[in-house]
Amino acid sequence: MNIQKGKTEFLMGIDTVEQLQQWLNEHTFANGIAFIGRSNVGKSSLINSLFGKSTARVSKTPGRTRQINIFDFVVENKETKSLEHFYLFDVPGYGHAEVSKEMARNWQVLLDTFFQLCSEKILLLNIQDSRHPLQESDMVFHDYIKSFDLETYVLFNKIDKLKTQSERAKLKARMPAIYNKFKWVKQIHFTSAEKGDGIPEVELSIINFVKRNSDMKGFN
Ligand SMILES: Nc1nc2c(ncn2[C@@H]2O[C@H](COP(=O)(O)OP(=O)(O)OP(=O)(O)O)[C@@H](O)[C@H]2O)c(=O)[nH]1
Ligand SMILES: [Mg+2]
Repeated sequence: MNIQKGKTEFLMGIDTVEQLQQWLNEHTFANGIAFIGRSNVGKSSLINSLFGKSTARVSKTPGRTRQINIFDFVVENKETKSLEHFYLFDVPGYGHAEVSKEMARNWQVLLDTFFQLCSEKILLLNIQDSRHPLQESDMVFHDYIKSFDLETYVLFNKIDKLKTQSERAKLKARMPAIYNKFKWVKQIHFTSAEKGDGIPEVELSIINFVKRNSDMKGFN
């Protein structure tokens, strides 16, 4: 099975609670995945690596994704030739230093609404920066998200930026603490959206998750 890159379609960008409530109420059993993480950790870049080159907008300016962007993506079962559609959510980051208080508040309300109303068939991919694991905002987010009981995987991205031996050793030394903190997390991956490391493994994990919740005949 594989994600059909290039077949991912942007459906809509949501920036108000009312719009989000309406969408989630109309899609109670939406099956799919959500990318969430601090600004600039590479959510949009990872989405582009996994779902096709220009699915999500990539930016050098943190905080660029100001909406919950919803996409439709297609997984193909090569043997049976069956195709199935799933939802992909690119969710605004948390822990923005640069934005105004009001914007941060609006984001929080959107996040609360998303997690309270979203379907249980949504896999949460929390993206973090492998150079700065266990940042305070990430830990606060984890305490917050734990209570919603969604299946969650953590992706440490930008591993290509750990260029020196000592940088890599530093991450390795923190591994026990990372695994300990994230005991409740089902999977931990190390990725580079830029170089492609870890991407096939994440793709497989996504497919395994969505197909578990799929009830289409011949798809499992
Ligand atoms: N070296 C390297 N750079 C990366 C990687 N992933 C993303 N970047 C760069 O990091 C910057 C931010 O990437 P985005 O994908 O826009 O980050 P984002 O998390 O979507 O950011 P927001 O939309 O602001 O929340 C861009 O300049 C990317 O090119 C990676 O794995 N390695
Ligand atoms: Mg983005």
